[in-house]
Amino acid sequence: MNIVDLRSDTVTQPTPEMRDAMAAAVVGDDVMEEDPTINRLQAMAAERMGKEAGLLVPSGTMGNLAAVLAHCGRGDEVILGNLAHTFLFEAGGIAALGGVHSHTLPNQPDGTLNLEHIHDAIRSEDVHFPVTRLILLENTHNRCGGVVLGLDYMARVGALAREYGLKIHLDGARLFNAAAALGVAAAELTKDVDTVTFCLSKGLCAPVGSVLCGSTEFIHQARRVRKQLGGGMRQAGVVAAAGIVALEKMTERLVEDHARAQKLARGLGELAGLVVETPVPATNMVFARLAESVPFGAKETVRRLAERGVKVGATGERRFRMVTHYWVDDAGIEQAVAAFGAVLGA
Ligand code: TLP
Repeated sequence: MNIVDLRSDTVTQPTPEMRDAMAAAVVGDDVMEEDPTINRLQAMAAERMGKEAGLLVPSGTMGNLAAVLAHCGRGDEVILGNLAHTFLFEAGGIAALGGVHSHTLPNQPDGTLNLEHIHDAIRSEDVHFPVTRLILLENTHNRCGGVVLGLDYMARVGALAREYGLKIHLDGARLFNAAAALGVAAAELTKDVDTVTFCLSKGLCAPVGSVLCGSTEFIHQARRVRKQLGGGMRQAGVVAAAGIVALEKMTERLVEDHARAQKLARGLGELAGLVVETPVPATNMVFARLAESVPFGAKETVRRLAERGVKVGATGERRFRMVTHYWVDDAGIEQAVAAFGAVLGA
């Protein structure tokens, strides 16, 4: 049976070209900054992000953590969304390891933080208050439906941050999806932020790795934090080699994943048992929930879909997330819609 894995784009396997590049990679000791393949990847990443320097980290989680720890000291405050991945799904690392205080604001349905809310959250000088240091944004925004924060919004937050002397870190795990959806270069979306993490290992299909980018001075500091976190790697050029293929070959094609997400949403939208929350997905994510008429929940639906070779993530008692990626083709989308139809009897 053909397996269609829509649980996440993190499940993507490296392409044959990546495996060849990994086998052939010239490597060195990266803690000594002597791995030529990593150095090349970091330079390419920095260029694509419009920043001075890049730092390969094992995961998006470590990229965001290293960034927050490099920007903030203990007791400093970061303003971020209540649905931000860093707030919800990074094991509270910024508090546990950095003593950084989260000031959460409600994410709007379009993934943004309201500018007035940000403005009001910025602390004045007072010995009672933590010091506001950082604003953290996410683009595309995962829990808000894979939505894209636009250029205009980024510019407005940038202006506000500059006015108050704050830094901005962007969790751009899927920044290339955002850029593809808008038809702009990724650097357009990062020009108003100080630092950005993007992932090689999601839609771009590399097996491991994210790159944190920023100024040379910032990356120097982040390199020390990465070491503290145990993320200083040695001959990791074998993974960087796949990352180079990811940057060279995989960013342009993300529009195909977006088109398939739309096809999936359309197909599921025709089934009586489902309410599609993202009828026209902005990027590669489709969120849907069970109609009230369905007598069983998301867990049971997931189990029954799996019997038909379709893997879907449950994100609530009656809610699902499906993420399209390189390894899901048109036939896979059709298989997924048919499986939902069979399971829901519609
Ligand atoms: N997200 C994963 C899960 O952790 C939920 C997924 O399947 O979507 N930022 C964003 C916006 C993310 O979606 C993720 C991963 C990360 C950071 C963390 O990346 P990794 O998994 O490399 O630590």
